[in-house]
Amino acid sequence: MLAQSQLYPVTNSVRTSMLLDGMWRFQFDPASCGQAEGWENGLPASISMPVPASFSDFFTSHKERDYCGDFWYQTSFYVPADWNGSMYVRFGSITHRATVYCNGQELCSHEGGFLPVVVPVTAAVKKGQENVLVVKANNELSEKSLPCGSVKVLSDGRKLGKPYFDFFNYSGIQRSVYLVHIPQEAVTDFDTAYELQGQDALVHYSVTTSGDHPVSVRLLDAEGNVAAEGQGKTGTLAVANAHLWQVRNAYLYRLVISIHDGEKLIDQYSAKIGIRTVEISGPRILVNGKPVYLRGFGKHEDADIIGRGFSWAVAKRDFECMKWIGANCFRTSHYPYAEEWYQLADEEGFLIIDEVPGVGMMRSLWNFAAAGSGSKYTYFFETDTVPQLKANHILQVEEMIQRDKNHPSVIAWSLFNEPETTSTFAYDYFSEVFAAARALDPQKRPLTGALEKSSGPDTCKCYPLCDFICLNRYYGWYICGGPEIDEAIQQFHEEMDQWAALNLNKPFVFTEFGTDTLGSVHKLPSVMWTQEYQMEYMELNFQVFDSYDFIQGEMAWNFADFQAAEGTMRVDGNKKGIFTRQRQPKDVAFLFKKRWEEMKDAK
Ligand code: GCB
Repeated sequence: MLAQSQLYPVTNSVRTSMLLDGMWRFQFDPASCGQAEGWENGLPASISMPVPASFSDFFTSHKERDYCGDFWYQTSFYVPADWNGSMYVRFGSITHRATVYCNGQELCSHEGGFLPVVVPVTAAVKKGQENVLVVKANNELSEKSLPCGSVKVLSDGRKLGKPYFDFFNYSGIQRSVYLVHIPQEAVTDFDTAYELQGQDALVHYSVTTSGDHPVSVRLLDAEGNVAAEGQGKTGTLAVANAHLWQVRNAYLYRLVISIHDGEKLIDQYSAKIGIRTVEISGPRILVNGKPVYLRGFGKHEDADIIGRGFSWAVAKRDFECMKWIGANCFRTSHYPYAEEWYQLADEEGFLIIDEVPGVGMMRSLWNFAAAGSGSKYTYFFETDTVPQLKANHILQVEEMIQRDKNHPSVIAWSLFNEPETTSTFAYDYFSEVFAAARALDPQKRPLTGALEKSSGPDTCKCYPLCDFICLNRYYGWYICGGPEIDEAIQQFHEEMDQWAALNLNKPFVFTEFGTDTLGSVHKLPSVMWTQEYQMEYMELNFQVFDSYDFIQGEMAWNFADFQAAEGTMRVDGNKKGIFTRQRQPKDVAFLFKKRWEEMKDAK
C-alpha cells in the first residue's frame, strides 16, 4: 500500500484542486551545490521555465539541451486562510527523481520519472499567505534506475546521459501540478471489478478512507441518473441493463463515493468508470467476452518544443489521427503516460497496454539495433545493482497499477520492454516482478512484456510468465533490409513456425515492427528510408500476421517520428513514424487506414 493517495485531483463542494501550471523559475546545478547553498529557500540565479514541459528543447545551446545532473524548479502558491483540511501538492511526474521543499522544509523524495509525486504540505504551509515551493530534480541514468542507462563524465567535468534506450532523455516537470485541499477524513483510494450476467452487470467495489465514518456509493449513468447504490466500504452494485464500455464505443458511468457524519457530508470523490471485462481465452483477447484484434501503435509522449511535456492539444491531435486511421489501441511505450491520455482513451474507447519504464535492461547504447538483429550481449540481471533495480521495478509497477487500475481503457500491464530474457537470472528477476503485479490488480488484467529478437522461441526463458506474448520484430529492417527483404520474410515465417510448434495456446501481438522513413524521400524501385520501402515492408509484414491464427494484434512502431539520442543510426531522431513528428500522414498511413477499416473487430 502506497503511503499517499494516488487519486486524480477533483474539485467539488468539499475538495479543491488548484492547477499550479504556468511559468516557474528554473536553475541548473551542475556542481550539485544547491543544497549546501540553501537553494531550497529560493533559487539564487534562476531563469523562467514553463511547466509542464521538458526543459531541453527551449534552449539554443547543446550544453543546456543535453544537460545531465541536478536541476531545480521554484514557484509560489497562495493558501486560503479558511483551508482546515489536509493539503498536498501533486506532480503528475518529475523526471527522473526529486526532492520537494515547501517554505524551505524538506518534505519528500521520489524515485522514478513517470508517476505521480504526492507531497503532503499541511504542516509546512502558511495560511493566508504565499508559500514557496522548490523542487530539486535529477535526470541521471543508471543500472539501478528505470529506465536504465549510464552517465559519461566528459574531460571538462560535464555529465552526459547515456540511455540504454532509443528515446531522448527528456526531463523536467513534464506533467501538470495541482495544489489539493481535501477534508481531514477523506477517500484515499477505490477500485472496481466487473462481472457480466446476461444484460446485467455486477460492479464489485472497494473504498479506502482515512477514517471510520460510513461510506456510501452511487453509480450514475451518462445522463446523471442513479443506476445503482450501495453502502459500506466494500460491496457489489447490481446494474440492470448495463451499458457496456465497448472498444471504440465507450460508455462511462460516474462512481460517486461519499463519507457522511449523519446528515453532514464529510468527503466526496467521484470518477468515471466503464463496465467491461477483459480476459485471455486460448489464443484470443476478449473484451466483454468478444474477441478483439488489436490495431494500433507503440507511441511516445514526444512533440516539437515541449518534448515529453503533456499537452491537451497534442493529445487531441493524436487521438484524431488514431481514429482517422482506424486504430483501436496503443501501448504506452516505454513508460506510463500522463493520466490525461488515459482519460481521453476512456472517452474514446481506445484500449491501452500500460507499460512500466522497464526499458534498457541490456547493456548497450544501441540495444534497439542489437536487439533487432539478435546479437549477443552480457547478462544484465547478474550484477550487484540488481536488488535495487528490482525494488525500483516493483515499486513502479505498484505505483502504475495503483494510479491506472480504474481506467476501462487499460486492458493489460506490460512489465518490460526488450530486456535480456535468456538467462535463469532474468527468469528469477521477472518472476518476482510478475508475482507482485498479479497480486495488485483488482481486475486481474493480463500481464505481458515486449520481447526482442534474441528472446526467441528456443532461447527466451520469460515468455511463460506472460498471459499473451508481445513480440518486437524488425525483419526487413535490422534483419535483411532492402534487397534482402524476401529473405527477411522467409526468416520471419521460420520464427513464427517455431512459435506455432510450441502450441502455447496464447494470443501473440506484434508490439513493434517498422522502418525508418523520411517523410520527404521517394524512390522507385524503393530503397530503405523511402516511403515506398515503408509500404513494401508493411505489406510483407501484414502477410505474415495474416498467416497465423494466434496473431491477435499489430501495433506499428511508431505512431509518429520522435526524438532520440544523437548517433549515426538516427537522423534527427527515430523516423519510424506512420505520421511525422508534426502528426501528418506518411504514404503508409493510407495503407494502414485501408487495412484497418476493412477489418472487423476480430480477425
Ligand atoms: C526497439 C525498441 C524501441 C526502438 C525501436 C527502433 O526495439 O523497443 O524503443 O525505438 O526498436 O526503432 O529501433
